Amino acid sequence: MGAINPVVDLAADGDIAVLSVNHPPVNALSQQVRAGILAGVRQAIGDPAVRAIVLICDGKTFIAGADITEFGKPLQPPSLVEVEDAIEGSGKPVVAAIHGTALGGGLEVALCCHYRVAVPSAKCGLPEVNLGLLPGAGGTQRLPRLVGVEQALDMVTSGKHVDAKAALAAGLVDELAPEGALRASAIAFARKVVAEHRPLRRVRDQDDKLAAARDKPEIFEGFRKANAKKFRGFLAPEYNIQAIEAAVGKSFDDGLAVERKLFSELMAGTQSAAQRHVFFAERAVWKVPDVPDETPTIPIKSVGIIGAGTMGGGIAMNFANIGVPITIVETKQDALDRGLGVVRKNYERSTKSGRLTMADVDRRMQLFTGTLELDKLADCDLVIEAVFENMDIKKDVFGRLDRIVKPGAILATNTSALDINQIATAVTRPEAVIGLHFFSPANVMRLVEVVRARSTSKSVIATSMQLAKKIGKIAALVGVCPGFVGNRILYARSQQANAMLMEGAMPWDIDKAIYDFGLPMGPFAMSDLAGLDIGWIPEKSKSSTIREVLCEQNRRGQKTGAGFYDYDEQRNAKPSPVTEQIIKDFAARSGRPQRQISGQEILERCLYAQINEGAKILEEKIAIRPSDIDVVWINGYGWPVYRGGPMFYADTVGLSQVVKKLEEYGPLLGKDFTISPLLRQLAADGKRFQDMK
Ligand code: 3H9
Repeated sequence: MGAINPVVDLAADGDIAVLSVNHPPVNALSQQVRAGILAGVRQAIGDPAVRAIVLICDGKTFIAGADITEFGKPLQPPSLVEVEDAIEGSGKPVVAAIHGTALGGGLEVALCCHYRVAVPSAKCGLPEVNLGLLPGAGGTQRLPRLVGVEQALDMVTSGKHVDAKAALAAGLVDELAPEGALRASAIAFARKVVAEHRPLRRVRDQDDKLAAARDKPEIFEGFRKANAKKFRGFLAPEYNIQAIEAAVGKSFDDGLAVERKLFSELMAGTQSAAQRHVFFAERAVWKVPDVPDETPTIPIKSVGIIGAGTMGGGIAMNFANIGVPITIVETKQDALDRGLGVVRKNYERSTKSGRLTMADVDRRMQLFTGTLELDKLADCDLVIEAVFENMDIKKDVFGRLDRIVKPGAILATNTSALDINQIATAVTRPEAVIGLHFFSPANVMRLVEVVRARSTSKSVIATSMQLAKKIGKIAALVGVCPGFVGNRILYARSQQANAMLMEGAMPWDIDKAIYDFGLPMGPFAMSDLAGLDIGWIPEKSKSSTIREVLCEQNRRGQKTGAGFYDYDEQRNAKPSPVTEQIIKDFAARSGRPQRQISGQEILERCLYAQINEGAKILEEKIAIRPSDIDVVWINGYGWPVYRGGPMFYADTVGLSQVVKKLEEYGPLLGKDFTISPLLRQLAADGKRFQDMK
């Protein structure tokens, strides 16, 4: 007994062998872990003094899955299945002792143990679907045998983590151990199994829960139908369903073979590569090269918000959710009342779904102080301004804040369009000024662009990133430029979409191409949703753009029942003959030749223009790394995860192909359109965005 290898240890507790894994950060099943467990199990089985084996992990979690960094590389033996077979085939009982998260391959290993003990805070899940995969080490075959088909379908297609109590109820876990006493409890449990001569419970041999679903194809069809919208475009959910169908319809070994085949297909495909890229991108995005982890941060115990409109109220909710008190300032009492009323309504809506109780709502609302006086923000640690997008107003607000708010506080703006360097000139402490660009609705959307201005201090950046994480957002640090990262790239797409309207495409043609690519909606449907009259001033409207004419005809989007589209009572969109005529009139006046524009051209022009803008953003160092741009577009604009974000997508197309096409479209792209030198260089060198260091 003793160290098996640097990451696995075998110890004796009387006649129980304790096999422990210590491979930070998450005890992933790297080659050494697999080899260590296999050797440890074999040694314990061969040791006559051992009556049972406990598998446990050091650190913050049980095994959290296969080692994702090994994916795409040749497998170094032993395989996970070999390890599992040794455990499941052991003639001595093996007990998994679970804390933290038993995920993916980690749960699959636990499912090969004969019993499972967990602390109440533990969670179990098969989240492979989020990596574009399915559990490839028996999970799709064993899980439904324990928890039944319905729950298994739900778990593998959502990747949801189930807490220990629910796992116990479902039969996934056999016993709960007191928090902090897992090792002793698991050993005692193992001893009990031995003393009571309990059978070796092999999940693979259980059938009653599967039998209940046999000859009921409607379970699967119903599940597919109910989730069609959620699964649109993704391969992995359907493959997961098929693997569970195989569990029900075939023998264990044949089901396992189906699982393996489906797993290999997914692993070799682009979707999983994209989703794995996103997994790492969403972790890399937090890292700021010149702002190290040890950068001092400012404790944020109270937040001030200026503006109780949709944005201000939504932003405030994020802080109330984590128990931080908010002072919210408006200029008029009725606007303040209205704003707070909307916040309450939003919270009350969550009580209907059971996410909050009325007591939770009251507790959150008690954290709000509404006021008409800016002076009340004096003691706030962070103030976020969410007023009208107008430079003069913003500078005035910041000048006043500078005089009012205590030294050391962060002064943030939620602007989506204005130059934050210019806003910072209104204060005597520009190092305190930063952009916190939330996306609407700010209580729902995950993305925050943290905008670093010229003088922003590292401590203000570190605090903002940390705070974004605390409120459950994903933050990308970006630099100052018109539109920052997200909207600047959106604008590049809009220019192409609008240009194509003048060449013969209709809004619905363009929207369809973008929707079919996997985004939730195209640019024109999105404009209708947001409202066409954002920034439109009736007195200044001169029928000079399609948008102006639509607004003048009171076609201001979904809210008026008409915009680019016509809407029925249920807000279903229909192509509009009125819009079509307006566009045709404009096109005729522009003198541009009309033609049929293919879906492929629509996609290439929209997406490649976005990619090109992304490359410029990298050239200008507005984004730290290409994958940050992917994170922004996935979390802020609904870019399909299975396509990895615009920059990853560009890599899959091939950068030389992107450049070639942009060159072919040439003048159609607009007179000011230029191809990014960085994009050209990477293409010429045969490189990808992912190769940039
Ligand atoms: C699988 O199991 C396939 C099998 O079915 C079949 C095989 C044949 N591998 O998230 P965090 C890194 S697929 C390698 O910030 P947290 C992560 O990159 C796998 N590395 O911590 C990060 O590194 P860095 C199924 C991994 O406390 C660091 O650990 N399992 C892995 O917020 C900390 O991560 C999953 O999909 C991994 N599997 O959350 C689980 N996991 O510090 C994926 C993490 O350099 N993992 N890292 O940026 C998670 O969901 C979370 O990491 C977890 C901890 C909940 C465990």
